[in-house]
Amino acid sequence: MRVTSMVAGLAFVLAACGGGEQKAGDQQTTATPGQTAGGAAPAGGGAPAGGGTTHDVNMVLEGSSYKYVPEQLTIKSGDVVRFHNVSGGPHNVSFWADSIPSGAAEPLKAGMPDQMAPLEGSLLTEPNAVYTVNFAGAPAGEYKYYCLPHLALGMKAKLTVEQ
Ligand SMILES: [Cu+2]
Repeated sequence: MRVTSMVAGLAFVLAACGGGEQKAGDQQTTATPGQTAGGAAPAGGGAPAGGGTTHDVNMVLEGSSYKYVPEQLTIKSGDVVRFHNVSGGPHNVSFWADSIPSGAAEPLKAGMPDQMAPLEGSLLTEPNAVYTVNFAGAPAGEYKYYCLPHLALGMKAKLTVEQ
């Protein structure tokens, strides 16, 4: 994770100094590294007044590594997370049943469409496809998840749910 931040920071510095010859637009469409580098609250964090906030996580292939970006994200119970198939798919979202808080399985099963198995989201094969998980009723705690096709390659991440 630290390496990722440094790389993103470097890329930013290079882009800033680069005299504008690079195709900045190409980079921005892939991962929006600026939002994840600082770990600060993303822009436009509206107050979750009742409906909950929508968060975005990209599923990407960077070099030879498959990853969720951001790898760690803190949300509130009732929020929605959209997982985008950006590159390197097919990807999916699978929660380890023994890694989620007690009482989390039922609301998660209700919030995950098209499960291949309990807590195992459908495979996204189409470019730019989106898989949405609704955390309505999800208890606070850590939710570790992984990509079924790429688990052996280390594609996993963590959500922290707060009340
Ligand atoms: Cu994957």
